[in-house]
Amino acid sequence: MALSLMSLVVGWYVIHTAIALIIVNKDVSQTTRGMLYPRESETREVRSLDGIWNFVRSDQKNPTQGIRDKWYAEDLSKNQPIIPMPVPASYNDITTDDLRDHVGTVWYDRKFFVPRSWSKEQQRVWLRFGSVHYEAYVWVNGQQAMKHEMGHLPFEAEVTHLLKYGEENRITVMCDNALIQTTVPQGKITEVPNDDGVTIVQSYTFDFFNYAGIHRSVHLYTTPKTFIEEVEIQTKLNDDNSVGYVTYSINVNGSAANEADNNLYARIQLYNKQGVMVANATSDSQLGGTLKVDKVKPWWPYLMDPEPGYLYEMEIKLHAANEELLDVYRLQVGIRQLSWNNAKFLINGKQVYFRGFGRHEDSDIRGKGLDNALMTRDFNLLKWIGANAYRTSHYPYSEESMQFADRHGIMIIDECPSVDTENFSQELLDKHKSSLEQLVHRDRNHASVVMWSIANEPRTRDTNAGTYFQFVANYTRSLDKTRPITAAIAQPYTEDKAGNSLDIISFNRYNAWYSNAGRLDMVTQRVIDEASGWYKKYNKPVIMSEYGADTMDGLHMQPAYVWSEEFQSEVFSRHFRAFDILRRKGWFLGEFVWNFADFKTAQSYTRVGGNKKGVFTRARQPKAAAHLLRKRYFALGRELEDCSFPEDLFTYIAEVGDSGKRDASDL
Ligand code: GCB
Repeated sequence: MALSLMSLVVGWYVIHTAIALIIVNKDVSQTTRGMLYPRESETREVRSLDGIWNFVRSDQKNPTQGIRDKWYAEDLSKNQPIIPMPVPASYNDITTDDLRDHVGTVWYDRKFFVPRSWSKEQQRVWLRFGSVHYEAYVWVNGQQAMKHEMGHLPFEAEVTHLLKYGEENRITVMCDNALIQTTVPQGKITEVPNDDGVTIVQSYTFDFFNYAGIHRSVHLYTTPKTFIEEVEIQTKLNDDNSVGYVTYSINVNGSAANEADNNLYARIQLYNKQGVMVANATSDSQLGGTLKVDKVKPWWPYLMDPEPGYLYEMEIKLHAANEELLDVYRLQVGIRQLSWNNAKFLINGKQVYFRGFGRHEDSDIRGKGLDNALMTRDFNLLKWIGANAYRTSHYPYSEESMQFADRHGIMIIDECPSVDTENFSQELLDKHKSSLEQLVHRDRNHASVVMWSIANEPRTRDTNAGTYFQFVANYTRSLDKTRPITAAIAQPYTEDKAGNSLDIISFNRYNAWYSNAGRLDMVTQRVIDEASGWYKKYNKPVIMSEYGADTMDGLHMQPAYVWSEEFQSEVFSRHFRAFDILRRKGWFLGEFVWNFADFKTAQSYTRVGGNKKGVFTRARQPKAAAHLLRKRYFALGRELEDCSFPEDLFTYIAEVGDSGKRDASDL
């Protein structure tokens, strides 16, 4: 009995093993609309639905029971024992039982009031999720409101007609964490015998825990009937960076927009940090135009300017032909210009050298749930260590963190959720493209986003990889031509088939760890050779997007031995030598340590409580190598960007000769 039920379950998560021999470049079936970050204004109200929700997990052997039995039709507590569950958070590490490893569907619900005042005729109400991993079905008062597949990306729907005004309402969410060969990222569901007969097992090749749940904030917000649905901006600077241009285009949704005689227009005003208006314009009839900003303050990365991350506030007022104010939305805008060629990457005409990290959204207890305290601490650490960039390995990070990156001048290589991409099928290609469409749509206005990463460690030597990545890269380019495209590749450059489609080559390699473990004498030359090999093959700029070594904080061994703090510092130092030689070649763009902090993974005998390649512990305290990296990142900042050293970069050791002088040679 158990066995046949199990087969049904595995059937539900159809295992796609067939690899299509021919893949074609189809249009993405559903493209994103709207989804501006919810902000209050004269015409909009925002309410958070974060807090403690009710939670039920489905029987793993019967994941569709809740749908069949219509659990959404009434309070979950009516039919099931419920437990409290925080939102936002991953559900996995909240309880003390085996919920951590649950595979399949779970249910959430909560009640909330909608004010009577929201029922005004001239208003619409929207329900928006920052992210639910992996697939979400949402009901409001028992009626289906929306469905969304793909973690780490927002989705929303209008719920005006589903709400009861001046009354209590219920929202129900079913979330499914199952990953199969045609999800992004991919996984496998199999049935495996266990002590009770048989169980279903979720496996995946990627190296981070498949945390699930309502990961980011849930908002209800109002807009006027006719409202600003989309804003897209692009910025550039004149040759001496004294004049900035902000080109904008606005999309409107609503009945007023469709009335032939109603020529809507927008008034745009740009304010500097002091609140002084520095530019303004009235849009053309297509709701587009360009603002000219004299004496502009460009957006610069951290340490490239004394005032990095400069943001203007763009105020958009939508008017009807009769001058009536319809809607107001405000956006933070950094004005900068990117350019690149086969050797360099420039921001505002100045060459950039990236020094940063691969990271994860991961922490104790809340898993991948948005946590403002953690996010703020992480940015403080990034600045403390002198980093100017990170890659959102291996999925889109929260919108709140993208806003932080804008404000702090941290450059982002923005990665879609495709990891270890393989078995290149038509269905996978369509979803992969959709993930990039959703990502570019969400993040295109962020000054901090300087590059798109279309995959991490895809199997680029496999059959079909060349065509597949050509389609993915060209599609991404069609969505945004202002940023270069990369992918972090770990296949040998001699066999790779994707590099042709990229603008910048990123490679991941673990010398002295996965290859030649412990051999510190086998790092420097290998890094130089591999980077040079990539450059020679493709004649494109090269980044080392991952290197590092697992390190148990507190484990000390001299001479350096794998897993010790000494070893991590030595591995870094051997890479630094290679990077300095590569920098002089002119086409090497930057170095990204793996990883910013320790993080949780699936259980395996190679992981002690998770991946320990962090420079910081999971509790965000520095390991010894953090102090070394800090000295390097600031030394690079001083050499390349003339930044000053923080007071505490050096520890006083002894008064020897003229050691009172502190310059880069002291390092
Ligand atoms: C990689 C992956 C990353 C892993 C890392 C490791 O190449 O891109 O996701 O965590 O190696 O530590 O094995």
